[in-house]
Amino acid sequence: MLYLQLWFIVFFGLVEKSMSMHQDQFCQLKAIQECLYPSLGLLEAIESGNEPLSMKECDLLQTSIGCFSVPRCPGNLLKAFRYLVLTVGTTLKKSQYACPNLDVETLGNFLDKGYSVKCEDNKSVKDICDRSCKCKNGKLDSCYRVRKEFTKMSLEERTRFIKAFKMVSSDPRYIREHERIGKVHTVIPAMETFFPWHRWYTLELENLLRQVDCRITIPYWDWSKDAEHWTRGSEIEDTWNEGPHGLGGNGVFPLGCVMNGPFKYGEYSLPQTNGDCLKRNFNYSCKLPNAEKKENILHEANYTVFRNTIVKHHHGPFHKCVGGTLAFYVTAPYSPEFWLLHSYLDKLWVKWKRRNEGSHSDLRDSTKIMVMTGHHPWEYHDEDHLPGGVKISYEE
Ligand SMILES: [Cu+2]
Repeated sequence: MLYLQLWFIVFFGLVEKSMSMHQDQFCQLKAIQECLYPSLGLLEAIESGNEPLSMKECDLLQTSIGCFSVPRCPGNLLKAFRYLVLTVGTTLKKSQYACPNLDVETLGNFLDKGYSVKCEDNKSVKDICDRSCKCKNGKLDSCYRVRKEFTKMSLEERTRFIKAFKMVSSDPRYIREHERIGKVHTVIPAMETFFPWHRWYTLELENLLRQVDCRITIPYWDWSKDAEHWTRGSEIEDTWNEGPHGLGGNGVFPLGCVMNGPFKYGEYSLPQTNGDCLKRNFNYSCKLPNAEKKENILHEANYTVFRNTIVKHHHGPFHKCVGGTLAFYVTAPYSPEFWLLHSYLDKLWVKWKRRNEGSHSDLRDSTKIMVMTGHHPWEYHDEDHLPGGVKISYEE
């Protein structure tokens, strides 16, 4: 018990200190709620006796491991928190009982490898989660999750993403969190928050996928370069290829179910339905904006015009031209292409901001909370300064 009390002192000392140091108090509160309280409760449960953990406690532990492998808690708090999970993990390892659904492998990885990767200063290094980091004073610093273009990724990386995507929608360890994420899209965010809202949203799924394998990021598909043949699936690198590394092709008459690839009827069904299949209904006469159109919109100096054009002439058409599950906002997030699309639009926003520095202050000043998120738009404005110390970058 003394041990627990000590933890409380250490933690809340840190929390208080970091509260006054950072402006991002929302994130910190979230970190405490999501990561700290469950873990402290767990530690108490483990210390109090040798009774097997209840399923609820197992769930809490799984969540904790998620917090732990996903760097969404900030600075000092995160460090202290990781230490706590290590302690919980060690205690668990020592005890004879275990949670049947617990992702022990992930826990084991962290217990064994830890975080202290040594490196040479000023060099770029990959951490164990494949983040791209700078080396400062012999330690990893400033680590970015790198999102890659789907058709340029290795087949292995593509398969890894697809497998995890399917897993979070069906595995009991992830299904509840996955359902929560899916339900978010039953409300359409305000037009002004289109970019930050969807950035928050892609991160929600990315965080979940990284609990399956922390090397995963949401790929983007720059379909502007494939605009002349966007429905093609015959080449191995094509997005709609039917191999284990592809999303499969168009839906098939009469129901429109996808009948090949990893998401085919019988192998993948939409959560929150009675086992509905993934549907597509390619409109072959659709013309998606090509590379030239993409370049043009990136040169638009006015943020509102840029945003409205992207939403109306790039985002909307893709949803409609692919059709099926993606065409209806309630089901859209259950199609993998939804995420490739929004990751792509997020990349365009990053590119646009670089070219038009200073002309997008409307989002920074907003005091409103974005619908369903609990966050302000400005919290998701800078891709290299996101809540929880998360940084994302896009590989060309
Ligand atoms: Cu969309």
